[in-house]
Amino acid sequence: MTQKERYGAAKEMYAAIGVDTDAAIAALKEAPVALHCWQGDDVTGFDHDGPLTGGIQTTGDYPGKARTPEELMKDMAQALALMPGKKKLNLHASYAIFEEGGYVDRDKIEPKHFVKWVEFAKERNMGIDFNPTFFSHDKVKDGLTLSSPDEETRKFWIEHGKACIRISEYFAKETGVPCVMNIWTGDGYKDIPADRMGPRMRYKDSIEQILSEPYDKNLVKPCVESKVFGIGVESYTAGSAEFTLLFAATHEGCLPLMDNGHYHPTEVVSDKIPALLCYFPEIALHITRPVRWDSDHVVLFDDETKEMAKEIVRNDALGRVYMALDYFDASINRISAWTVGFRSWQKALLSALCTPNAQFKKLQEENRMTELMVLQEDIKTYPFGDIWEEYCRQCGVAADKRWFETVQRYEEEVLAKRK
Ligand code: RNT
Ligand code: ZN
Repeated sequence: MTQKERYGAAKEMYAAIGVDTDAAIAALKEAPVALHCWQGDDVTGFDHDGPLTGGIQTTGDYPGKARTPEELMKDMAQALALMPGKKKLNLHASYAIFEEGGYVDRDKIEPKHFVKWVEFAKERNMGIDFNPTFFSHDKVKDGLTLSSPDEETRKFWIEHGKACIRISEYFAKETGVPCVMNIWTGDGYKDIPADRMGPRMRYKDSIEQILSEPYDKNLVKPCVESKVFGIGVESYTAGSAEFTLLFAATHEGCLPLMDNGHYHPTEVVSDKIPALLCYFPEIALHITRPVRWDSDHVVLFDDETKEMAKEIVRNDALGRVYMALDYFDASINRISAWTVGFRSWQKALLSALCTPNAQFKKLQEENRMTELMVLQEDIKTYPFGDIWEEYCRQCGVAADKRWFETVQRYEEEVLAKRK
């Protein structure tokens, strides 16, 4: 059978259970997913020489890490060319690009330090998301930034946040796409604190001050990301789940951002998505793969990933959820890491779009749970691969592992030469 015939046959099978695969493919093409620049250089950035801090860590020393803006953009362009679907660029403030002698500290960064990134995004028709960088910097005092009791420290980081709001608005204006600006800090304590509320009150005040910077709410979408613990920050985080969720709930225009690596191991973000959607007009996600802890492994087409995609799709929320990838694996080829993760999330979304969601909901409402189980299991062996193949064909990328040959060639010709 040709690819066309295979797709035709699969399409018919899906149509028989009420799924329009052409419509599914068309819907996925319109749903932007943000690709994080930091997989390409192990979250190093360009504005400092120090180590990665903030309780996060990359492990591995696979050769070929990008060392300059040019290398990172080249690598990212290569990865983007292997992915189907609509993309957005996700940047951290630490990826500011300074001209010779033009370095400024993070409280003073400006749109001009991101002009090259804007060009990169515009050439590829991508919007840009942004993240202030509250880690890997000598002004992180005793592990604290926005919640620091040291007023000078706190002020510095508030100014950084405000500078990032201005840059976010610049991104939105330049690209014509709203910019999601995510606030995450690694603030916390290794051991049992004597005061859990004080740092949170300061954190709250700091975010309020950042958000007091004037900006267009249609262009900049600020959000707050929680975390349960970090390396060296095992006992307490200022930005806990309750803290950030309640902050977003009580501050008009601020979105909650859930990273599925940031919860206790038996908690699942797939179940949290529909809870949030009951209250927030819009929410944001960091999609990752935690292995035993917030390890940020490459996203795969696994059960929880599929479940998260299902919750977005079957609640008709593709237009309400800002989806971004967030992981960093330094132990494998980084172009491949980017590509596998992005493609996996695309598969999860497409698979959710090829599910007879309305019919399944009806079965649940009629309490026909036996039948629901049978049908939910049945669809698992439907010829989804043929739909994926058609989607990739329409997007002009390989549907199967052939994309990896390009990565291997790129590794030989480009990455291996970086010593
Ligand atoms: C850390 C958070 C945060 C970072 C990025 C680099 O645990 O997930 O989102 O991964 O900002
Ligand atoms: Zn995250």
